[in-house]
Amino acid sequence: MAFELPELKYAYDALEPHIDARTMEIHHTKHHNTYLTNLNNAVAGTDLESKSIEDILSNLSSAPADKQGALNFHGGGYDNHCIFWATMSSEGGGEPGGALAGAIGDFAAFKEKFTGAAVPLQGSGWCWLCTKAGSGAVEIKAMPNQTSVRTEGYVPLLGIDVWEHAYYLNYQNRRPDYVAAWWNVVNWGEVEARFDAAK
Ligand code: MN3
Repeated sequence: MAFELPELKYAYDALEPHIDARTMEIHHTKHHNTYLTNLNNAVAGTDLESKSIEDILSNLSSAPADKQGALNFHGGGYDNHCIFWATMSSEGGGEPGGALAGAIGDFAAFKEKFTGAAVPLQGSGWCWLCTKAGSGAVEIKAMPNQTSVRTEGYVPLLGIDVWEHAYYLNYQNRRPDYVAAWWNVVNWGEVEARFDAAK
């Protein structure tokens, strides 16, 4: 069964003024859709067609050697963006609660450390809050391009896309402003649920 583009649970303009509607629409219907198309092309005709994206990325080294590069990039891109949309909300912002709050500890210090990993990331990539399943602990990881933290044994909880396509229309070169604004749309309830499911 082919992978599909997820519907957003909010309108393209719902995250304004932090993320503008035009950026959201292009990001979802063009960028994400291209990763999806190339992922489906990569798995077509192989036994990967019956596997979940989590399974494929977590076991990338067992995929056919000539598919691994495409799966890492387009499969990672497909999965990363699915998580990105799900962990943002027009009702977002604030601070986490529940077990996640305990794992994160001092929120101001965490926010500063995460921002400090996302803003200077060279070229294109993502910054993630992630966990190792069953550990109950969280880590911050900056990843290049579309490489998923799943390829290193982590479960992604929350990620910010710092490719220029994620912010250039509204913020141009001002990545720090985009990252600062993104905190206002983080859907902590969803991130907490992902952590609870993994711990
Ligand atoms: Mn993107």
